[in-house]
Amino acid sequence: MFEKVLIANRGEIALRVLRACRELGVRTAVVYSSADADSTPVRLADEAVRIGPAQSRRSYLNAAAIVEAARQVGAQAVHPGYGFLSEDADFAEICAQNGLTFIGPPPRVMAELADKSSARALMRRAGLPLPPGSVRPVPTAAAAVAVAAEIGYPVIVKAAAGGGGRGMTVVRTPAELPRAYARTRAAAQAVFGDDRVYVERYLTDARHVEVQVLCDQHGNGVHLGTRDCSVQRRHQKLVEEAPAPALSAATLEAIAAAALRGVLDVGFTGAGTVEFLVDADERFHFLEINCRIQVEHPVTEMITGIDLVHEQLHIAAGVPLRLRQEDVRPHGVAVECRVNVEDPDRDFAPTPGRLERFLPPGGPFTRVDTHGHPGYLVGPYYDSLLAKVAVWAPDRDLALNRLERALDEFDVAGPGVRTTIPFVRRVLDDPGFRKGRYSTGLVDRLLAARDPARPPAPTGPPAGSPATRPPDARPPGGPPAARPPTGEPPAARPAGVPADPPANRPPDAARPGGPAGPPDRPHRRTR
Ligand code: MV4
Repeated sequence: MFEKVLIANRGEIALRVLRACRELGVRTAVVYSSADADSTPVRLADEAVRIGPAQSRRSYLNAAAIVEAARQVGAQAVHPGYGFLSEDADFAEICAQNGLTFIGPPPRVMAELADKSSARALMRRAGLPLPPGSVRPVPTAAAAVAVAAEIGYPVIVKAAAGGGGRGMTVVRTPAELPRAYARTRAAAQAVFGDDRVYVERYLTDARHVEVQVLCDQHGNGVHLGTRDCSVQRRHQKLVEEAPAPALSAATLEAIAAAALRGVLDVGFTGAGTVEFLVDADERFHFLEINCRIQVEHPVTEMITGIDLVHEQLHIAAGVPLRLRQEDVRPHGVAVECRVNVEDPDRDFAPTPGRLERFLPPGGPFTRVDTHGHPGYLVGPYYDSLLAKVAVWAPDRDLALNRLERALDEFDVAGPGVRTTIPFVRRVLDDPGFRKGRYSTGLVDRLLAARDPARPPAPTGPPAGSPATRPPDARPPGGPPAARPPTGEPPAARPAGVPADPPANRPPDAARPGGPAGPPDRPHRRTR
């Protein structure tokens, strides 16, 4: 096992990785930006190295600064977490050139899977079913129209370099296609520096089901079952559960087996996720592969009892998997929701501010992954995940009751601060969701039912306006989920403080962070 690992991330995932390292006797160093100097991971790590200013391009995305930090502290390996550089094959290559183990798949495999068009071709070769469409990039608008005529509408034009929902356009009629094709290519060139696109049949109201896999460096692999991540808004997941509900055992097994076959076929190593869409007839279609630990990994940990970050560390250190497939026995149901510091009533705009109160839930089979604390300043620089609340129960109904109970306990409040808790409660209250019958259309349906014609968002109060207890921070046994009218004006985003540009926004990442917290004196442990 490694003696020392550098954690190249922030927020809750930095803390998650730090804890895994501690449990395995691995010393920890964490990098941080100026915005995170007083953060919990910095306080808890054995060592911490400041790598740049708040802006992620100059800190958490700065490969040279991270490699230099690893050299300074004498780390042997780098754990990238999720988002930021976690799926950057060039960064993995730079680590290797500097004698550092990148905790993830080989750079070549990352590059092949990061190209969605190449991933599609590889998975087809491995025998996985794909949505109908082109395997190679489509070179012209006329070729796109021809592909669409063959597979039927609606279609979706996807950037080969995209992923996680970035760089996609749905097209419902042939007349729209040439312009949508041109627009998607131009956007892909601007955002990814790669204008290749491909065309697929758009599967409406399908379920987003993903499979967790673990593969070692000796050709062994296991799958850890499925998760349903259909509850998404603009490709940001809000609720995730394991296993995927309302699918036959045969379908679940077939999807998991296909996923494992696919990753073993391409020489994948580490922890990965294979995404599928599952249609109403339980036919499944490969979408893409994620080469990182994912935000929603706790639900898989809760149903399998397997620590995925421990496994990542062992695999990267070259240790053969000790798990055989028959040792993976998923049990019960786990459901997670994300608590983002955003206002669901203002198009999920970030609501940075100081947390005057922060009291996360507890209780049986209830796990909270967070870097938050009372006094924590949620800054505007990173995306807005503050906490993940995950629960386990023997069956799905009890798990959902338990999650509602946990969310009722969660007390988060500060001037201008809102969270996604009220919206998640509406999801949990939805009759279709309760029955496990839901799809990728659920969130839009809930939002449309809420306000058929959304008025423009009003502007908020000046910074520092008095705090009132928001409706998403109820005491146990408080009022019901629906947001009561409070008369409280929504908060404004601080003027003149831009969020990171979209290109810097990690697909799956999160994390707020702020210039200052309470007077937490950073201290260094010696172990
Ligand atoms: C699709 C799709 C339907 N048809 N591809 C979104 C994330 C990325 N991994 C792939 N995604 C999708 N690809 C085809 N051919 C539906 C999604 C999708 C989705 C679409 C709209 C609203 C919510 C969604 C949630 C998950 C996946």
